[in-house]
Amino acid sequence: LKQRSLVIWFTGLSGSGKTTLSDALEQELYQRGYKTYILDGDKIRNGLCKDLGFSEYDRAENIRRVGEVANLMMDAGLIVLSAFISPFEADRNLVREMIGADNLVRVFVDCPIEVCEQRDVKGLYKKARSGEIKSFTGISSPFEIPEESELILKTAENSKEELVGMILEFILPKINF
Ligand code: GGZ
Repeated sequence: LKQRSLVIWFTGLSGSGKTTLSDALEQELYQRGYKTYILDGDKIRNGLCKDLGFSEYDRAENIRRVGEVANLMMDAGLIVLSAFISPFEADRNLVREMIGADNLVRVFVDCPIEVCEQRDVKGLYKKARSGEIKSFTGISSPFEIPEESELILKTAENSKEELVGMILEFILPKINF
């Protein structure tokens, strides 16, 4: 199978569903024979970006590095799935310049903060509310709503299966040679 490379860039709050959707999408792509790689906070912030925290500067540097890595992986022919909060429009736009608009699919994982906070899978919102975690996105650090996205996925309203189906429908025509 010949594949065209692509970067699928998920952006959204902590707990919005970026990791869940990218994992499910990767499975679907794998079953169809595509070669993929997921970049996400767990892998990157423990390694390449170990030195970075959550200040505005550190987040910008985090996203810049991830953008560069995504670009290299794209050159290697992969379909790259990136799942970072990436809260700032300027950083997301820089990534778009690095990757090139034609090779990038911007996916806004749109979920009300109330729902993310209710899920609170890792208990981080609770800690952010109590002040134990400072500069937490959506509570004490901004999330800038993307001005433009190829896809807006409402994870509080649609099932994972429906949303992955929507992404596939959008990207399959782009990755078939
Ligand atoms: C936001 C934080 C913070 C603060 C730790 N603010 O839900 P998670 O746990 O697994 O995903 C979040 C992850 C965010 O890292 P990113 O690299 O995606 O952020 S950014 O794009 O802004 O650079 C969350 C955890 O790290 N986490 N502290 N203060 N999220």
